[in-house]
This record gives sequence, structure tokens and C-alpha cells, in this order.
Amino acid sequence: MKLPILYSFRRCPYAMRARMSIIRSGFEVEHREVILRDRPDHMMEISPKGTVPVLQLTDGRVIEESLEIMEYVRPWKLTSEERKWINRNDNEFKFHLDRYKYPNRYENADHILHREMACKFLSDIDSDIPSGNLSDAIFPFVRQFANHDRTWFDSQNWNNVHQWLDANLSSVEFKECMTKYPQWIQE
Ligand SMILES: N[C@@H](CCC(=O)N[C@@H](CS)C(=O)NCC(=O)O)C(=O)O
Repeated sequence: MKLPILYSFRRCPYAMRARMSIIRSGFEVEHREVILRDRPDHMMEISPKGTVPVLQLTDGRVIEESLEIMEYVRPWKLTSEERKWINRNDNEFKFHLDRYKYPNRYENADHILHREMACKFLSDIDSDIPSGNLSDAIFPFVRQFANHDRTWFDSQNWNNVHQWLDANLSSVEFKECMTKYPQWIQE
């Protein structure tokens, strides 16, 4: 049986949010694991921008934005409030997360300063913990932030964030989401 195709990369937080929705909705896909420095020709043909995740439906349509994949597989009409949180996550928080994790990739990036700036988002989340699709759209990024220096992260007093993240990371859905696949090789 022909299934929709998902190009994905295990550790990518955008791909994770798409996979979480796919798992929660029971949407079946053929999973194709991508190594970003060796992207398959077929993926580049259907989505030349070259980012994951990419979902190709059985009628040939291509969805190449993680949020649109979430919206498609698990019908979700984002409220303006949800849109605001996602914009903050994907722009403000992601910007500081990248500079905290990889300061050498950016000129004059002070990783401690960027960690401080990222904390603003986390303390706002702490007083308004996301749920449902919004939670799935955000927690993979917070996971990345937490993993960079778990001891420091655990010492911060965001009790709600800690509980929320732990619950997500220990869920059966997330375990499924992190299934390891070998690199997909085009025949
Ligand atoms: N706006 C895209 C962003 C996806 C994205 O940037 N994915 C990263 C991996 S985490 C990627 O494919 N990077 C490859 C590149 O930028 O060359 C989405 O939400 O799907």
C-alpha cells in the first residue's frame, strides 16, 4: 500500500513536532530518515528549500513546514494566542537557543547572555504551560535547551516547566517519536 512519505531527521525539533502530531493522530506515513548533509534527491526535487520535515501526500501534494504538517494531520485551527506563542518559540526562543548552544557559529555571540535572554520565554511559559498541539509544537525546543546543560536547567526554579517537560519526555508517544531509523537510501 502506498503511504504518504515523511522526510525527517530524528534530532530536529521541527521534525519532532510533526512526528508527535503524526503519532497522536495515528496518521500513517512511510518514514524516510534524512542525514542533512546528504539529502535525498527526491526530497530536494519535491522541496528544494531542503529543510525537514517534509510530508508528501499520496496525491503528490507537498507540505514543507512543520506547523502545516501538524495542522494537516491533526486538524488544528490555531488561535491568535497560540500563534503568538509559536512565533515567540520559533523566532525569539530559537534565536537565543542556537546562540546558547553554538556560540562559535555566530559572530560575537555570548552564550550566557543568550541563555539569559532565552529564560524570558521559559519563565513566561512557566506561568502559562501550553497544552495539546501547542505543547507539542514547543516542547522539542525546550528539550534541546534543557539538554545543553541539564544541571543548570534543573537548578532553575521553573517548577511547571520542569514537570511539563518531564511528562512529555517520558510519554509513550515521545518514545515512539524518537524511534531510531537508519538513513533512508534512494534505490
Ligand atoms: N520552518 C521550517 C524549519 C525547518 C528546519 O529548519 N529544519 C532544520 C533541521 S532542525 C533543517 O532542515 N535545516 C537544514 C538547513 O537549514 O539546511 C519548519 O518549520 O519546518
